[in-house]
Amino acid sequence: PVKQILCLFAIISLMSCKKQQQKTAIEKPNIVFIFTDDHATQAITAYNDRFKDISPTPNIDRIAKEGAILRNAFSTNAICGPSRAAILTGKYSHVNGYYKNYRGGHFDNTQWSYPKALQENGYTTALVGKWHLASEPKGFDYYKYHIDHGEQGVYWNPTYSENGTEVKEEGYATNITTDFALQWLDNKNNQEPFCLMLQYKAPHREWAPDTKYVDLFEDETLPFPETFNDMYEGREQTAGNTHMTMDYLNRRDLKLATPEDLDKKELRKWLDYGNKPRQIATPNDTLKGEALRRWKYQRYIKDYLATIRSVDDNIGRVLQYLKDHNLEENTIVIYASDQGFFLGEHGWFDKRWMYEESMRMPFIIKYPGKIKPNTVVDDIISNIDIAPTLLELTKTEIPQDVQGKSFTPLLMGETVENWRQSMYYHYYEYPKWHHVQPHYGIRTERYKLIHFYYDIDVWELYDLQEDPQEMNNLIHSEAHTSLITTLKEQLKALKTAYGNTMTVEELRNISDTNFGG
Ligand code: SGN
Ligand code: CA
Repeated sequence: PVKQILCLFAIISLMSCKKQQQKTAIEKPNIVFIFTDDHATQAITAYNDRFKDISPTPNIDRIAKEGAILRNAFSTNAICGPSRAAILTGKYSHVNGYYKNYRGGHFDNTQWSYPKALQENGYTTALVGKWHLASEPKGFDYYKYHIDHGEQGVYWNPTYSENGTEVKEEGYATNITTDFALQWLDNKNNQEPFCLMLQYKAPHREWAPDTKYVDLFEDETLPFPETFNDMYEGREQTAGNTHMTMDYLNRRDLKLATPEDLDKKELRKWLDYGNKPRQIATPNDTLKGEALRRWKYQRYIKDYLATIRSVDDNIGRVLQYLKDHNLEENTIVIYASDQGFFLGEHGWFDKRWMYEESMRMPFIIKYPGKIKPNTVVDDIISNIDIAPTLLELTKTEIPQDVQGKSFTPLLMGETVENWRQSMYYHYYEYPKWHHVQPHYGIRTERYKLIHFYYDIDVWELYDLQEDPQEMNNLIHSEAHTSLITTLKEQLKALKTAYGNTMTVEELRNISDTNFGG
């Protein structure tokens, strides 16, 4: 009988232990963090109705309807790797050490990051898709990330590093990256809450749609932005001096037929990207000047939106998976992108600038039962706030040296006294790619003050209320003299608070340094 009692005792304690584990799993929410590369808010219906009739984003919008949309979330350095590093660490580029893509080096993976913290707090974690930080991802029980093209990834038949092993896969990246993420969800450890980072290459350059969407907008003329014909008046040395106008879209971007005389370098670019030439006839013979420029924009925007169509479809698959597996209730779903993008505004593609279209990133989040449906947050949020927010939502300790602040209360509809009224921005990469002058600045709720340095010393001021398109540089306006002084002081205070007090000479050095990448 003693033996029987002991055995019974063992069974009971085993059961309660199991129950305990399930309870923990229930108490801590799961996270599915869906992240794209270069998805502008102008192309998301929940943010902007510019493309709402032709290219809706129903699944992304659904996340917003069921949860919260952040309308003023900003990247602190609007470029791929640096934004990712800021999100992982909750720290500015000058603290996490990852300033640039080009000659950017390796992200120091020995430093603290939020996936590591979640793992320590009992989470099972995975990264699937684009990583783009050169060093091995740390803090993940499983990873499978794009390695082609210095980790930029390709749209067709991509190669991934799966926990350190190179694997060549077949298919369209957005679809198969989703397959791999769902496979991980099927096979993961079910005793622990999970955090899945699903990071698409799409809709990054060269905006290659899936075969079934190649002709999606063929018969239409898509709307042009109001600032498409910006002449950069009063901004000649900055906005007027870039390599991101329609002229810089190349044959690959435009899906032009490969001419027979293509030189070796160009040809390699075609083949390298796994590009499927669409044999679109070159319009150069028939179109010139403004007509050619407009044709290029149409080609670009059609492919960009068609590429996003697959992103939205696949998000639909993920949401359906969560529903089918009874995971909807206790899973936080986030949709975000590393920065914004110019969709023809100021005549451009690409990002980098502290101007609105580029620095604003989409950030949409749902957490059933906790975040009320249709919540709108207009406060200023930056990408360094994401890590501490995720930590607070998962009841994980936030280290002292994290520079961002958790915006969890804002998501829950609370008003936070003393929430930041402005944010600090800094972009370093120069001259490649796209020749964007290094700059830093402050964005308040109404104004934006930018200092461009390196080989010029130029300031710009915008009144976003009067001039949301940032066409009218007020830096020489006498009526704004005292405002400029105040903003300069506030900017200095932010730089000091965040610990970036480098001189222009030292900053130049950051742009010039090859960090080894
Ligand atoms: C590539 C693109 C650029 C783009 C950078 C950075 N050129 O270099 O247009 O700005 O990536 O993008 S391409 O000819 O290779 O497509 S980022 O998303 O990694 O920051
Ligand atoms: Ca990007």
